[in-house]
Amino acid sequence: MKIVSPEETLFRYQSNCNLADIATRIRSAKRVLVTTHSKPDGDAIGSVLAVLRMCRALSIEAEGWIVGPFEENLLEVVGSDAVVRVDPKAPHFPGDAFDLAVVVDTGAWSQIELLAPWIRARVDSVVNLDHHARGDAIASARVVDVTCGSCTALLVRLADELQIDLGFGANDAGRYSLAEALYVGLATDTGWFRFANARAGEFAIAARLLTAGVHKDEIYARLEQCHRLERVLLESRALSSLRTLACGTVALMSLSKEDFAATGGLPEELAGVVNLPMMAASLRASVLLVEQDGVIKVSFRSKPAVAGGDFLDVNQLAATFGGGGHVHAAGARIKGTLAHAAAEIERALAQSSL
Ligand SMILES: [Mn+2]
Repeated sequence: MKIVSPEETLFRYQSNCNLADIATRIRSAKRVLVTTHSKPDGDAIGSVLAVLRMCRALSIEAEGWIVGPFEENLLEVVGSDAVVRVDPKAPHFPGDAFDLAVVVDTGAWSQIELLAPWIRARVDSVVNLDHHARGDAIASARVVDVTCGSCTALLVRLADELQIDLGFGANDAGRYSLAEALYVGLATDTGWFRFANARAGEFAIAARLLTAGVHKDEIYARLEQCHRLERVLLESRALSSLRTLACGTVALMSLSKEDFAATGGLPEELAGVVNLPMMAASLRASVLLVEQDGVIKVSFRSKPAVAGGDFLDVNQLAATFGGGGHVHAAGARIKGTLAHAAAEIERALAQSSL
């Protein structure tokens, strides 16, 4: 018989304290480690940089630990910040010099992979700030707000709590401010304010960040219009692979190892590719399968419901494969070949409401 502790049975991934408590923990720290999910996206990097810049504003020593590959364009937003990049193939670990760890934009053991043992050994000195619906007890103190369009939208409230000016840290050209880091997370997680999670609150935050000096056009150009041609070629491969499922309402695309070899494109250059088919009116959702060593990485996106119509809850769909995310954007991993993963997706869709 497996003995389950009361804590395990009752665990709900929700806030167990408020931002004032988190602010107190940060203020009383001497050396802070900030980390996020591996293969970080714009919100993950923006969130790490935002916490680093808040620490700097408070004269607290802090280091950001980033694991795995990410879009090189995102380096554009790293200024003089102390960021340690960890290569999962030759990992190194943080050591004992930190008295607080802040985990942002995830709360799932499976997403912090490499640093999980280090975090697990000091859960009492870990705080977690997230906007995802699913996660684990990786921290003693946790604020989870799924109504935030990005993790940085939550961090704006932390900056307010800490009474830090959003324009803090800007250089002479107005770059690398706290506001810029917060904006990068907000803009990328909302698809540059096009997705359903860009609501009045997100626009209100954006207005504050622009007022604090964010150069939005420059940020957009640096993040979205500085890609390598190889990425565009990879996109064309993904689109050529497109077929539809669920009576023509769901796009399924796949990229094999050969596609990467032939184009020179990289897995970390795939941000946004899953959204490309959404321009077709007949499609309600899109799925991208990417072949990586022995495992298929699956990205799910869905359009919000129009005029009382139906929509596909991809968070639920991803959960059937042990993954998760948000209602309209989620991810999972399926073991085996691309063909096997495609068949599994087809089977799961047949059982869903769409
Ligand atoms: Mn996020």
